Amino acid sequence: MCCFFVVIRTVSARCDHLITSDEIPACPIVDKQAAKETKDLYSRLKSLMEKGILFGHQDDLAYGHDWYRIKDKSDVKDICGDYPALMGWELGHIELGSDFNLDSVYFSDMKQYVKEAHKRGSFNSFSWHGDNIVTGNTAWDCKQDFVVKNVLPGGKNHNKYLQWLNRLGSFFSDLKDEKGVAIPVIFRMYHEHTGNWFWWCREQCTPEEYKQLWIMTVEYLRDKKQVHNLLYAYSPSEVDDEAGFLERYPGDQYVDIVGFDSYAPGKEPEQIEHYKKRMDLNLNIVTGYARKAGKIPVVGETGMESVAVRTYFTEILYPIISKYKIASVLLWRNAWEPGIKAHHYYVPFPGHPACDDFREFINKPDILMGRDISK
Ligand code: BMA
Repeated sequence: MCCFFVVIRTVSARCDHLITSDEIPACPIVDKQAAKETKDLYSRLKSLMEKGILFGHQDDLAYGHDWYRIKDKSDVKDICGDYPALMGWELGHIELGSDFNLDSVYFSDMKQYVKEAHKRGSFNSFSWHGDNIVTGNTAWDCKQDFVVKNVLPGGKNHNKYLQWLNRLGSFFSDLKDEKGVAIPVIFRMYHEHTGNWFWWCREQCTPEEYKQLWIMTVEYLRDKKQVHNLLYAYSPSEVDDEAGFLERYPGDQYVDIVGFDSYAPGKEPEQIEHYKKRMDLNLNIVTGYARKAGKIPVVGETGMESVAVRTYFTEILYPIISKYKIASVLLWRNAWEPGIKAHHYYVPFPGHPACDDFREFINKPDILMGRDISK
């Protein structure tokens, strides 16, 4: 924790109501040697919170419902005439040295998309569903409870895991603009760890092991690999209270951005009620902690698969998120895979019944798109 912040925290613990401006203290970021551009990214995210919430979409430029790899295309732009302010990207299989990720996006294309988005003044955030190093299966192979232990120092696959981190770090270091200057991005790693579906989740490792995995990754990328264009985002799946949020939290000195992932489980009224309650509760926890600890709060991932309720955006999502001061909300991907994943999309596409509602949501003054933040 930074010294400046200690003062604020003491004050805020005693008299929260006196902190009227909701301001996040100017806490140094995780990487003390961060490039100037990375520090600027943090400041910009922070100051844009005064203006509204950045709208984000996963893989927006790479593909969409029923299309793949068409230059300048975007399902969001096709409906609203503009690109999202935040682009989400996925790094799964970078660790294997593969040319493309687990959703068939070429890493070389991804670098280009990141560059284009950055040039427009938009933000880029990365998730990483790295494989299970023990079994060689996907990140979702979570039958063992020793994979994390296995990659920590002293573990059987520690050295191999460092090679994986090395490939990951090389990718980040290679994100450069036209002048060769590093493009600062957000790394939302080992997310949804309070769930039980990835090898780094709650039933798969102890809180201490999770924290060590996080710290080892930061220290490898930042100190060994000298990657200085990253902000680190912590994003569990929904939790019940602040204690649950912090159970596996690696510490304020290892986190820049705090958030959570939460999805509507279905379109039935009770499922929607459940989602609203969970979103509200988690927004409360995350924004409360962010204020105390000097972090930037976000919704790491959310959505309703197939946008199954036509008014999802204006009547369900917007009323909840607009109550809070958060930097961004990221909607998950519109899968391109024909047949098998035709129902797997989280924003509408031309012809979808939710288009008008989505447009209305995007046009709200506090929902920020690319044009609202262009430099
Ligand atoms: C999941 C699904 C998968 C995808 C993975 C990584 O939530 O969308 O189809 O492969 O994310 O992007």
